[in-house]
Amino acid sequence: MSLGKRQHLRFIALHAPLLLAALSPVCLASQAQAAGTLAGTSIENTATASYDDGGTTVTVDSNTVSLIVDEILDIAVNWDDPGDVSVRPGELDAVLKFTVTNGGNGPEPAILGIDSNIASDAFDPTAVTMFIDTDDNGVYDVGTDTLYSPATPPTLAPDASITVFLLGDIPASTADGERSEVELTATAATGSGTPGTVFAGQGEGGGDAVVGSTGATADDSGFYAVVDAALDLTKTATVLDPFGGATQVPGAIITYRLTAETTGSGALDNVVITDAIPADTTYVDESITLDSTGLTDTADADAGTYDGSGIAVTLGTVAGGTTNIIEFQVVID
Ligand SMILES: [Ca+2]
Ligand SMILES: [Ca+2]
Ligand SMILES: [Ca+2]
Ligand SMILES: [Ca+2]
Repeated sequence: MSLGKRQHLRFIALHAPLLLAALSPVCLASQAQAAGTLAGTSIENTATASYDDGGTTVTVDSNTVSLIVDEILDIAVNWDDPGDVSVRPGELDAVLKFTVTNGGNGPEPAILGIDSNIASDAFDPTAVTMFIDTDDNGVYDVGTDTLYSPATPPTLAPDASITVFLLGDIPASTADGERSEVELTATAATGSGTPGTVFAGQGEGGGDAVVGSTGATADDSGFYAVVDAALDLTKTATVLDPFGGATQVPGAIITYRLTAETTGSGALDNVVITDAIPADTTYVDESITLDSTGLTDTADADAGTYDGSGIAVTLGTVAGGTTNIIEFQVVID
């Protein structure tokens, strides 16, 4: 049978044979796909009749029917991050990760689009761009992964998926807990619309392209969530005079209390609390405490130091929801 004689079923009148003895469907170059036989595959079929003519068996073949499998256009989009992507105010190129899948049975370019200005959320990222995961490692790599260009959309083989990264800048004005939705849309380049819509002759191998159940377009949303923290520092003083009272006379001991309250869902790094010893007072050696635990004046393993002019307590990384209380004492000269 000839593969060159490709015709469409609708142009062929199938002759009814005298006696249908055998049907032998042939699928050439077929391959199991989620969407079925590959578009452009030629399906050929010849029927045979046989009968007994005076003791001799005679067989008669029908003409061969050849038809090309049309191309289904289907596309899927999925946001792949396990949850909101944590970002900080002012962060640049915050990455959201999506998968775009060709659910059709032919190779198809995917036209990508972004909606980063959804109004139902707290903010919009700026300078949003799309990158294709060129090295297919699931991670955005600067300089390796390819900036998406509408002029050259990526072509996906049947059943194939690509990873698409959306990169957005987070406005500095955002606040802790604010979320932003960003939507990625992918559309079959050949066309989209109501399932069953036919684009005549535009399928792989010369058949038609037919819009599948997805409408040949799909979208999904990813989310940023701002994680930030802030520190509020308050200072109070209590006085104990030499007489057991609270008068602020020479010789009275002033106990300063610094309350560092860290708020927000994020954390602060490299937090250091410092306080200069005021004029007309003298620091009380080894009087620094952090959360009621004594610290040494020397620079050593603990968080406290006194350098002759002031105290410092190094808190390091402090998570939101933490309150640290530092106390130290001076004597009024
Ligand atoms: Ca195609
Ligand atoms: Ca928005
Ligand atoms: Ca990559
Ligand atoms: Ca120390």
